Formats: sequence, C-alpha cells, structure tokens
Amino acid sequence: MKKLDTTLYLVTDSTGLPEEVFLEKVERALQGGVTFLQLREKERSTRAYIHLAREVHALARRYQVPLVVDDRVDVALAAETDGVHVGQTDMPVELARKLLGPDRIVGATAKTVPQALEAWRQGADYLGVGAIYPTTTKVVTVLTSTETLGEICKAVPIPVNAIGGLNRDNLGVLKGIPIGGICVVSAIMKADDPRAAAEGLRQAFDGLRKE
Ligand code: TZP
Ligand code: MG
Repeated sequence: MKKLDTTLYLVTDSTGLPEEVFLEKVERALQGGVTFLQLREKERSTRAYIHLAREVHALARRYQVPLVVDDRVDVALAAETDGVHVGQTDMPVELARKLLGPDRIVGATAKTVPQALEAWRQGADYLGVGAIYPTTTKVVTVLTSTETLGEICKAVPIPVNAIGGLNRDNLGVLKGIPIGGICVVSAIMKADDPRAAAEGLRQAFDGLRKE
C-alpha cells in the first residue's frame, strides 16, 4: 500500500481565473498546508489541460505534494503527473491501473460499500466519498450519509476522504469517523486568502482528530 497523506486534499477549480492567478491560488493553498492535489478541469481542451497539468505539477513538486488529474488518464500520462482520479462513470480503476502501472496513484470516487470494495480490489490507492453536504461546485453527485462514509472506512484498508460542501465550520459531522482526510474545492478556491483558508481547514481537521 502506498503511503499517502490525504489530510487536506484540494480539488482545484480554475473557472474564470487567468492562469497566473490560478497558479498563485494553488501555491498559496500549498503554503497553507494542502497535502494532496487534484487538477479538475471540465472545459479545457486536451492540449490546454496537459499544459496546465505540467505547470501545476511543477508547483506541487516544490511542496512535495502529489498531483492527480481528474478523469483523464491520457492527460496524466502525457503530463507525467503522479496519477489520476476516476469517478463511477470514468475509466474503471482496473484499466486506469493497467495503463498507469503499479507505482502511480489511482484514486476513485465511491458512494456505497460495494463500489468502495470494487475500487479497492481493482487497485485504488484511496477513495473520495460524498457529497457529505450539498455543494455549489459544478458536479453530478448525490448526497452520501455519514453512516455510509463510516461503513466504507471500515470496509477498505486504504485512505477514505470525505468530500462535498465541507468547510472549517461544518466538519463536526465527521467526528469519530476514521477518514483519511477532507477534500475541498470552494472552501479554498473561492477564498480571498487560500493560504489562511487551508490553515484554518487543517486546524479544524486536527481539532476533530484530537477531540
Ligand atoms: N465530488 C463530490 S462533491 C464534489 C465533487 C467533485 C465537489 C465538492 O466541492 P466543494 O466546493 O468542496 O463542495
Ligand atoms: Mg470524474
């Protein structure tokens, strides 16, 4: 099993941001303690996606934080990122693993225990589970209960991260559930100060673990 720190997992959203501003935001978030990055682009052309993946990867490497690409195994391969994150309608984990090999990271979304078990058996290194709360980020998803989240954590030996509508003030529902960490988009990407936002999230999550 790979040793991954998914404590504070940032899923990026560059919507409406010039590249420099976007990269600056991501760097600030890294300075604030983000431990894992996913580049998530829904509108970009393949060429522009590869370009941005290279830029973000160079940044992430400076902070020794792994970068995975959402959905696109081809982009992950072309830009030589650390791996990919696949959802339930994307390439199956088994195929992504075959294409990327044993050493790269393959993460998967799961909303039920059977989906979690299947992803783990097919070679997923971690899971994202949610949405825990309704989200304002553009995504096709349904809510997942914290009860299911807890069951998934018990069912698989890999890190399980909670995602969806999470911010520093509403993590209390995750108390006592042995998650690997939290995934956020807007709590960091929409913050005026992404560094302070990341620091605040880390503090809130550390507090949760200690309670
Ligand atoms: N998958 C489930 S919820 C979600 C994704 C990609 C979006 C989470 O975004 P936010 O802004 O942290 O609610
Ligand atoms: Mg997807």
